[in-house]
Amino acid sequence: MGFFEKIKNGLAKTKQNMTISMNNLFSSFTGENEEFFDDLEDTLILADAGVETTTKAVDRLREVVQERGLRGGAEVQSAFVEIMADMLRRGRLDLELRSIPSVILMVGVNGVGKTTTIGKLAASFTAQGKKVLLAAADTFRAAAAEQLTVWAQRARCEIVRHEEGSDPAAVVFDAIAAAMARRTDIIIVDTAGRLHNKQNLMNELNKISRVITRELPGCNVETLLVMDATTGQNGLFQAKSFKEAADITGVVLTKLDGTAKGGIVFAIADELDIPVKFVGVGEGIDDLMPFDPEKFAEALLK
Ligand SMILES: Nc1nc2c(ncn2[C@@H]2O[C@H](COP(=O)(O)OP(=O)(O)OP(=O)(O)O)[C@@H](O)[C@H]2O)c(=O)[nH]1
Ligand SMILES: [Mg+2]
Repeated sequence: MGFFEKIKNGLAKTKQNMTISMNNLFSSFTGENEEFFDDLEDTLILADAGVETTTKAVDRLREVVQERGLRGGAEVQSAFVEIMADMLRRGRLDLELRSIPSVILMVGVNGVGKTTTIGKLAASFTAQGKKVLLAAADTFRAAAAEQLTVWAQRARCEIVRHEEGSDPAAVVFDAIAAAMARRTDIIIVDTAGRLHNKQNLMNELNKISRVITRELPGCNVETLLVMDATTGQNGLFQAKSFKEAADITGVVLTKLDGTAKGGIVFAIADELDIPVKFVGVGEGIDDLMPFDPEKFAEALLK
């Protein structure tokens, strides 16, 4: 299955929840009906695109309709796909992993899907012939390292782990040493999810970052914030606090398949100003897709 089909399936619940189908909505466009714009706004807000983001997008559509003198529903629909796709284009969508090794730091509150996403990412890198090493820096629970070990086996990559309760930064230190000795391409770091308080979180992430910059000066680091799409606007609130604690380079939005709130993608890109780089559409090893703004907007709006 390609991106479009997987995303379409992933968005099934979101689309079911829309009271009116997008095609019907756009065919109701007759040029000057305010009701059309109101319905469009309501539908997007219902899909959790957020009031602010929705208002901005629909206002822009009004302008474009005027500027280009659009009359037909299909033209208006295409114009809106373009507007929404533009909102999703925030900086670099791919991962910048040129240095050997490069590092991916996975952060986010508990249960959002960090460990699962690491497994999926690792599998896709090893399939591309890259050498991957996982660092089990979630030392809060022994089960966390166990779970990551299972994923390392599935993805056929190596793992560095310590005892439960040990220092996460020490795990990262050892992982870097192992990666340099073995000429590993990519180190992926799992971190603990509990957001005890913002100060602790900041300290822990800073300590890990300091080890990385000291041991691998100038290396590429991607810090990916994992967000659970089912939490909708609530997740957005948590994300803002992570953005203050770490230099987030991208978002991975998981569980798109289990939510009626797929519109949250637009609010993330617009309100956080961070690119969504991947979406999770299931629990399987192949259920992670690199994000494509154009196709995503089309899958939701057509
Ligand atoms: N349906 C669906 N389930 C997912 C997806 N990603 C993760 N999950 C499930 O979400 C649950 C939590 O995933 P984990 O990877 O353990 O989450 P975590 O962020 O590592 O959690 P902590 O280590 O407790 O902080 C698991 O049951 C996963 O199978 C997804 O894209 N779709
Ligand atoms: Mg985990």
